[in-house]
Amino acid sequence: MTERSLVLVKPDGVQRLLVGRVIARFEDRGLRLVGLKLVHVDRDFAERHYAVHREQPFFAGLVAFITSGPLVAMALEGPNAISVVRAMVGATRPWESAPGTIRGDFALEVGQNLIHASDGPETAAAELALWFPEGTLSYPREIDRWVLGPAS
Ligand code: D4T
Repeated sequence: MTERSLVLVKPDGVQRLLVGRVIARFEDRGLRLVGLKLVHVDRDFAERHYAVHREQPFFAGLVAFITSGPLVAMALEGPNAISVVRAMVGATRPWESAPGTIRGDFALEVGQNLIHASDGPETAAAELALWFPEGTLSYPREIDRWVLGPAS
């Protein structure tokens, strides 16, 4: 099933000059970029994004971190995009992230874990509406018949 996922390259990824390499991984996999922007979000916006974590002890630090500098927000589309992207991102705690995943290759600390990705269809819909209220794009790619098959 074709899905869309919201992915953030968090402020640590921007500061560490990893934006291009992270996007390249998703492009290499065949996922389609349907939204992309560099944004510096404020506290109110960050609290809405992380609302489910409001009661967690790490919430204040999480909001401070995500508002500490610009980040890159993107929308990615493809077959089973939500679980495909989560698998590529790796476990939340980087010491549990497998090598070959983005966190497993680039991160060491849970507080600086480089990337966010939607964890389910409802979350993805809510996050895409929050980060891309203007909507995302639809467009064909010449390579789609090779990546997605002849019926694409
Ligand atoms: P995000 O939401 O950033 O994609 O991360 P995950 O989906 O992989 O993990 P999560 O929702 O459980 O955690 C959200 C965010 O909080 C930070 N965090 C998490 C933290 O600083 N300390 C912690 O103990 C945990 C569990 C990291 C990611």
